[in-house]
Amino acid sequence: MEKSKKSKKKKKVSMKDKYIERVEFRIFLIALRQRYEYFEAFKIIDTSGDGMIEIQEFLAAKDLLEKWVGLLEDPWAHYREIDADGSGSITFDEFCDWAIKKNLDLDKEPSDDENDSLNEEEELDMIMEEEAPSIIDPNEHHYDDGL
Ligand SMILES: [Ca+2]
Ligand SMILES: [Ca+2]
Repeated sequence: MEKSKKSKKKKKVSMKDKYIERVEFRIFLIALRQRYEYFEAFKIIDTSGDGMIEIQEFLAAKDLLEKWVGLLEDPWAHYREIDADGSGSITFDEFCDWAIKKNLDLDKEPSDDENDSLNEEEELDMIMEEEAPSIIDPNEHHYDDGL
Protein backbone atom coordinates (compact mmCIF):
# COMPACT_ATOMS: atom_id res chain seq x y z
CA MET A 1 0.00 0.00 0.00
CA GLU A 2 1.33 3.23 -1.03
CA LYS A 3 0.76 6.27 0.94
CA SER A 4 0.97 9.26 -1.23
CA LYS A 5 2.06 12.31 0.49
CA LYS A 6 -0.73 14.69 0.35
CA SER A 7 0.36 18.20 0.47
CA LYS A 8 -1.85 19.69 3.00
CA LYS A 9 -2.70 23.20 2.49
CA LYS A 10 -2.89 24.95 5.72
CA LYS A 11 -3.81 28.49 6.07
CA LYS A 12 -0.98 30.35 7.56
CA VAL A 13 -2.16 33.21 9.65
CA SER A 14 0.33 35.22 11.53
CA MET A 15 -0.27 36.18 15.09
CA LYS A 16 -0.31 39.75 14.01
CA ASP A 17 -3.29 39.12 11.77
CA LYS A 18 -4.97 37.25 14.56
CA TYR A 19 -4.48 40.19 16.84
CA ILE A 20 -6.00 42.60 14.39
CA GLU A 21 -8.94 40.25 13.93
CA ARG A 22 -9.44 40.23 17.65
CA VAL A 23 -9.41 43.99 17.93
CA GLU A 24 -11.77 44.33 15.00
CA PHE A 25 -14.07 41.74 16.50
CA ARG A 26 -14.13 43.72 19.71
CA ILE A 27 -15.05 46.92 17.89
CA PHE A 28 -17.66 44.99 15.99
CA LEU A 29 -19.16 43.72 19.24
CA ILE A 30 -19.30 47.21 20.69
CA ALA A 31 -20.96 48.58 17.57
CA LEU A 32 -23.38 45.69 17.47
CA ARG A 33 -24.33 46.13 21.08
CA GLN A 34 -24.86 49.83 20.62
CA ARG A 35 -27.01 49.29 17.56
CA TYR A 36 -29.00 46.69 19.43
CA GLU A 37 -29.66 49.16 22.23
CA TYR A 38 -30.75 51.78 19.72
CA PHE A 39 -33.04 49.25 18.13
CA GLU A 40 -34.61 48.44 21.49
CA ALA A 41 -35.17 52.17 22.06
CA PHE A 42 -36.58 52.58 18.56
CA LYS A 43 -39.06 49.77 19.15
CA ILE A 44 -40.27 51.40 22.37
CA ILE A 45 -40.95 54.69 20.58
CA ASP A 46 -42.48 53.06 17.51
CA THR A 47 -45.65 52.02 19.29
CA SER A 48 -47.48 51.17 16.07
CA GLY A 49 -44.66 48.77 15.19
CA ASP A 50 -44.51 49.75 11.52
CA GLY A 51 -40.77 50.41 11.60
CA MET A 52 -41.14 54.18 11.45
CA ILE A 53 -41.46 56.80 14.10
CA GLU A 54 -44.21 59.26 13.25
CA ILE A 55 -44.46 62.65 14.87
CA GLN A 56 -47.29 61.47 17.15
CA GLU A 57 -45.11 58.65 18.43
CA PHE A 58 -42.18 61.00 18.83
CA LEU A 59 -44.23 63.45 20.89
CA ALA A 60 -45.66 60.62 22.99
CA ALA A 61 -42.12 59.47 23.80
CA LYS A 62 -40.92 62.96 24.67
CA ASP A 63 -40.39 62.17 28.36
CA LEU A 64 -38.38 59.09 27.55
CA LEU A 65 -36.32 60.91 24.94
CA GLU A 66 -35.57 63.69 27.39
CA LYS A 67 -34.14 61.12 29.78
CA TRP A 68 -31.66 60.17 27.09
CA VAL A 69 -30.78 63.46 25.46
CA GLY A 70 -31.91 66.14 27.88
CA LEU A 71 -34.62 68.71 27.47
CA LEU A 72 -36.29 68.87 24.07
CA GLU A 73 -37.46 72.43 23.99
CA ASP A 74 -38.78 72.18 20.47
CA PRO A 75 -39.68 68.56 19.72
CA TRP A 76 -40.79 69.44 16.21
CA ALA A 77 -37.39 70.87 15.39
CA HIS A 78 -35.72 67.74 16.73
CA TYR A 79 -38.09 65.58 14.74
CA ARG A 80 -37.22 67.40 11.54
CA GLU A 81 -33.53 67.11 12.43
CA ILE A 82 -33.77 63.33 12.87
CA ASP A 83 -35.90 62.93 9.75
CA ALA A 84 -32.84 63.64 7.64
CA ASP A 85 -34.48 62.96 4.25
CA GLY A 86 -37.58 64.97 5.14
CA SER A 87 -39.91 62.07 4.40
CA GLY A 88 -42.09 62.91 7.40
CA SER A 89 -41.24 59.74 9.28
CA ILE A 90 -38.13 58.51 11.04
CA THR A 91 -36.59 55.24 9.94
CA PHE A 92 -34.31 53.18 12.13
CA ASP A 93 -31.29 54.30 10.11
CA GLU A 94 -32.19 57.94 10.62
CA PHE A 95 -32.71 57.28 14.31
CA CYS A 96 -29.31 55.55 14.51
CA ASP A 97 -27.50 58.38 12.75
CA TRP A 98 -29.03 60.85 15.15
CA ALA A 99 -28.39 58.69 18.23
CA ILE A 100 -24.73 58.24 17.28
CA LYS A 101 -24.41 61.97 16.64
CA LYS A 102 -25.94 62.73 20.02
CA ASN A 103 -23.90 59.95 21.59
CA LEU A 104 -27.10 58.67 23.06
CA ASP A 105 -26.52 56.93 26.35
CA LEU A 106 -29.32 54.47 26.86
CA ASP A 107 -27.83 53.17 30.08
CA LYS A 108 -29.49 56.18 31.69
CA GLU A 109 -32.67 54.17 31.70
CA PRO A 110 -34.50 54.43 34.98
CA SER A 111 -33.01 51.75 37.16
CA ASP A 112 -32.17 52.20 40.81
CA ASP A 113 -29.91 49.21 40.63
CA GLU A 114 -26.60 50.89 41.35
CA ASN A 115 -24.59 47.76 41.87
CA ASP A 116 -24.42 46.15 38.51
CA SER A 117 -20.72 45.68 38.90
CA LEU A 118 -19.84 44.98 35.29
CA ASN A 119 -19.60 47.86 32.92
CA GLU A 120 -19.68 47.35 29.18
CA GLU A 121 -15.91 47.12 28.83
CA GLU A 122 -15.67 44.39 31.42
CA GLU A 123 -18.52 42.44 29.93
CA LEU A 124 -16.86 42.51 26.55
CA ASP A 125 -13.59 41.43 28.09
CA MET A 126 -15.36 38.44 29.54
CA ILE A 127 -16.82 37.56 26.18
CA MET A 128 -13.41 37.89 24.60
CA GLU A 129 -11.78 35.70 27.25
CA GLU A 130 -14.22 32.95 26.48
CA GLU A 131 -13.85 33.30 22.75
CA ALA A 132 -10.14 33.79 22.68
CA PRO A 133 -8.74 30.26 23.12
CA SER A 134 -10.43 28.80 20.05
CA ILE A 135 -9.73 31.86 17.96
CA ILE A 136 -6.17 32.45 18.96
CA ASP A 137 -4.50 29.13 19.74
CA PRO A 138 -2.14 28.51 16.81
CA ASN A 139 -1.56 24.87 17.82
CA GLU A 140 -5.08 23.84 17.17
CA HIS A 141 -5.32 21.99 13.88
CA HIS A 142 -8.55 20.11 13.82
CA TYR A 143 -8.90 20.38 10.10
CA ASP A 144 -6.39 17.73 9.01
CA ASP A 145 -8.11 15.09 6.92
CA GLY A 146 -11.51 16.63 6.64
CA LEU A 147 -12.88 17.46 3.21
CA1 LIG B 1 -44.82 53.93 13.90
CA1 LIG C 1 -37.20 59.93 6.93
